[in-house]
Amino acid sequence: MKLSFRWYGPQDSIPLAYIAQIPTVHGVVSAVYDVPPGEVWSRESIRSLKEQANAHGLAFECVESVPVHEDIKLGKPSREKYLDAYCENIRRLGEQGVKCVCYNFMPVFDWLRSDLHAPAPDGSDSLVYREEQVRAMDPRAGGLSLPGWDESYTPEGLNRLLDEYAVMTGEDLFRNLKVFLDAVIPVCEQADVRLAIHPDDPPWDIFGLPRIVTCEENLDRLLRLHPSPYNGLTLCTGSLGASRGNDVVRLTEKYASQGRVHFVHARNVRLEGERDFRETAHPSACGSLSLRGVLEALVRTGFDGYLRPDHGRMIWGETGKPGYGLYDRALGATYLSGLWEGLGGSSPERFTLA
Ligand code: DNO
Repeated sequence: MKLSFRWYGPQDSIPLAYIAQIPTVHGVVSAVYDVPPGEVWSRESIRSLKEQANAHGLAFECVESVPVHEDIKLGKPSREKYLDAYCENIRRLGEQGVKCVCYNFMPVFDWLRSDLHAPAPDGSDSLVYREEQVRAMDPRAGGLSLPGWDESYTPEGLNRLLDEYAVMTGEDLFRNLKVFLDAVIPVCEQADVRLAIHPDDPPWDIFGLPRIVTCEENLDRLLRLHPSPYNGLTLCTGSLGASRGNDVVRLTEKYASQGRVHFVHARNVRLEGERDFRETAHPSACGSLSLRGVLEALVRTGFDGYLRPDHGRMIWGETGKPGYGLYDRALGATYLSGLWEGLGGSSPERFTLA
């Protein structure tokens, strides 16, 4: 297992020097953030991320995310050029030693919450999703944003896009995902870069937009779309676990034993209603998910991919990107590496400069 930590590049208020002090951390998960989706990342930008990480004794082998252009998800003729650009990014990342690329196939919006600072009785705050509040949100009004979202839409562009999706079904998305995988997976195999799709967060349709990476049946189906082991998953416990129908421990065991889990996002959620949840601290005792069960499954299946603590609460007066402060994620990292050690996992891999 390679313990990793998300870093939003040189703009991140959390310096690499702090991340490097988290016990047993192997590397950072990052991306080139100043290029619009669908464009090729410059070799210099990729190399610079790697050099900055390496200079702090950290690996840069896992990218989150290379975004998929909406024309690919919509299946428009213009997707060809965006597929070419995607393949070129995979090649360039492979050249710099990247082994795993995370992406998602959610139409227009990435992850979604209704409250980014919901206070808890202990004085911390965290991210919350309440279906009733989401129903009251108007995506066409703009102004919604979360870390990692594509910020490049104009209000007209956003409305046009939502109109284009209005006629799309989950079946259309599956068809377009297959075209994407057929184009990109052969390049991944050559470049030795594993592709790891992130589940939809939350794992159900929002704003009338279809979402397909939601449940076991659909995960099975997307893995079958391309049988290569390079077509794999980012097993995000909190995203899948937000749906009561998903038994996250069993799904981890199942897909990890098939060698299809390349990246794990570990976090906990407390389910508070059918479609209402609050993000909590990582330990099993704090939420509805057994992180112990998840790590047990990973230890049992000999998982050797990347694992990172996912969103943290805001604690100790910290402010910053919602879900991506330092303190609670660092507590999460130590909890996870402690669990790993206690469960008899092989010693966490450490990065050394070749
Ligand atoms: C949220 C993240 C997501 C994730 C993308 C992957 O915190 O887990 O934004 O990075 O969906 O493409």
